[in-house]
Amino acid sequence: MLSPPISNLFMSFDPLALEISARDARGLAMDAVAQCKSGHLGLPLGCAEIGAVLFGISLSYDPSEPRWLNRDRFILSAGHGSMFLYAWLHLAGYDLSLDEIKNFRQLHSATPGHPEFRDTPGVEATTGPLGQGVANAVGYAVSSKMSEARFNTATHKIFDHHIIALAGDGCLQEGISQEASALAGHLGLDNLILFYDSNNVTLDAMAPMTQSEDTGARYRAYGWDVQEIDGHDLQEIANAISKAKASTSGKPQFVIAKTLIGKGIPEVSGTNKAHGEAGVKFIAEARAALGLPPETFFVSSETKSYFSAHKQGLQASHAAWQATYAEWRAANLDLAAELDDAIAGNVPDLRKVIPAFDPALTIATRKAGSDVLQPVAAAMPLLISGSADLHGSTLNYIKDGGDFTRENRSGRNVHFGIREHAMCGLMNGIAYDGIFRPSGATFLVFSDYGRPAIRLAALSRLPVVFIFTHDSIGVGEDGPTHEPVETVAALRAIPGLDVIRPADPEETAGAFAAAFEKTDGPTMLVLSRQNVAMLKEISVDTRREGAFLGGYIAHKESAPLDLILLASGSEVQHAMKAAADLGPGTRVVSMPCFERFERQPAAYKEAVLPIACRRRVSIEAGISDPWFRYVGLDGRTVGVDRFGLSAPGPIVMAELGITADHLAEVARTI
Ligand SMILES: Cc1ncc(C[n+]2csc(CCOP(=O)(O)OP(=O)(O)O)c2C)c(N)n1
Repeated sequence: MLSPPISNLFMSFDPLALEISARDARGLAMDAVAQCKSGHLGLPLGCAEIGAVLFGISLSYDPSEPRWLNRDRFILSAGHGSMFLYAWLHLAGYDLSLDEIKNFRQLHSATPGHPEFRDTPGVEATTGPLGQGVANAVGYAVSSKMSEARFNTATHKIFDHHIIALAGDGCLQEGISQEASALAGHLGLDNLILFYDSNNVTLDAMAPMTQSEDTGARYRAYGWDVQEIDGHDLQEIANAISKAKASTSGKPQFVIAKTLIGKGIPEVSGTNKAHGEAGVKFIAEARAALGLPPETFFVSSETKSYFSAHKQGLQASHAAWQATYAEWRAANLDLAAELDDAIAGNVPDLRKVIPAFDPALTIATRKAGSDVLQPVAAAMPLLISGSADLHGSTLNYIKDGGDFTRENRSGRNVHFGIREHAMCGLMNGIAYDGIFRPSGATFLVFSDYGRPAIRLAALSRLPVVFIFTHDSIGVGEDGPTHEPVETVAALRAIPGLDVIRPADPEETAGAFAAAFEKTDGPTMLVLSRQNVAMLKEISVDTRREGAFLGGYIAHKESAPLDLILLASGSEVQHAMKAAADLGPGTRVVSMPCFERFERQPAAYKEAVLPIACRRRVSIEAGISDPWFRYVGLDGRTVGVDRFGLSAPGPIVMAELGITADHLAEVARTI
């Protein structure tokens, strides 16, 4: 009879129970992959002992409250090994039934092919695109440091957890992990432990086919502490985690765990054949050799009793924390309310806190954004704003927010360095944590450097706000390398991402309010480098509300409607001007956000864009493609269907036909 640990929770060590649970986890992975005839066996088999130590001893969590505020966050960056995570979540007692394990990769199961945030209790991040999870973990570590600084008090420590991630060769080869790891070292994120499943195997081949670097030396050079262990030795794994958790070096912790991929299926283990599902044909013998009975999806009574006792211990530890938390709440009513609001996603009515602009102003929407951000940040104390070394141009610096550094964990401005991909991945990590509201900035054209993470923000419905500036050929002198043309269209193609390209300062105010009030998905704010006209002829409320609606009538015809001009951003001013030349039957529709407009009721859309009016012309300083949806077969577009030019912005605009005169000329042809 095993005597599972209850007290002294993170010190107890029961190798026999852990070995049996590792065996059972291997069995679940084999059976699930065999049943659905797809998936990856290599990591769940190769990392079974790591899983046993993490979930059986070292991680602090409560399976019955997966979002417990002070849990350790575990991120499986190598998301292809999803059965590792599902098996351990099941064994640990999360609300993930054996039936869900049997439904691995099936329609609407809680066990999708790769881990998806929101689908499965205990899954902290959507992973699978390799490397992303490492950046997410660094984001979580930033969020935790900020939480400690903002919420812990001298008498009550409510945040002191760790972030533990598991990554393989693939994750560590990807650029995003290198950006994120360098930043983690620079920032001294000593609450972060990254396990490297070092098995010498990738997908196509043995790892030496594509890598020969000394990864440990690389991490040391980033400013991490590095340990190397046998990833199958339970004691070594447990010691490495204890040492990493107890470290006082001020550095993030890298644990190289040497493992045998596919351990348990001798025919494939240690080779790249173990990576996917090729080992399935050998599992009958493998299961028997491991001591598993013929019954599939078997969980031994030893494992059940170990984890049920362990769960009690974990819950006792959670309850002890809860007592401190209750005291903290009673002693810090304002902080508690702030934290509650953050977790509930409560956001004040931001339009009310943003003062109206001086109508005489002529400024760029990036500058307007800077002015808007200040009162928004004051109203949302947990809003943070970062930039990829471009705060001076993107202008999204929170003026009295301080900088987030090693020394100042309360700083609200994060300096990501020239690491756009990591910036986006880190923001996702911060958003997964759900306490702070991350926003970050760079030039719009470099959104391509962060696109895989932007896509995941949308897929995971994370409330991240991207404040991307220098939005068109209006950039001018820097030339075509810095002038987005296809970029806005490409971003509009991402489902669930609101792309808002405001026309003037008041639309910008509405756009920021809409972005930060949205809690179920990301928003891309697309702002101009160059000045734009203040659209004084439209009321402040209409422009602000227009950004929320996504599209609205900016100028109403004064005779029967016979032409609609559609525009976004800096081109709305041209549409307004052209309308004055094109006669009283001309309407101008400002379309700052297609996605928001599409979410409006059909009657509203019909009122703005009556189907009967088929004479329509769009203007936007970018490729025409997205506008065909609105101009239809009878309409025309004015766009930039080529790369830009290097010259002063107004000259480039004129040369490429983005003018009121050209718009009017095109309108007259239909
Ligand atoms: C960005 C990205 N590129 C490619 C893939 C496809 N892929 C999945 S796993 C894998 C190999 C990963 O090797 P490693 O991390 O060593 O995992 P192991 O073979 O040890 O399971 C590849 C190329 C992916 N999921 N994400």
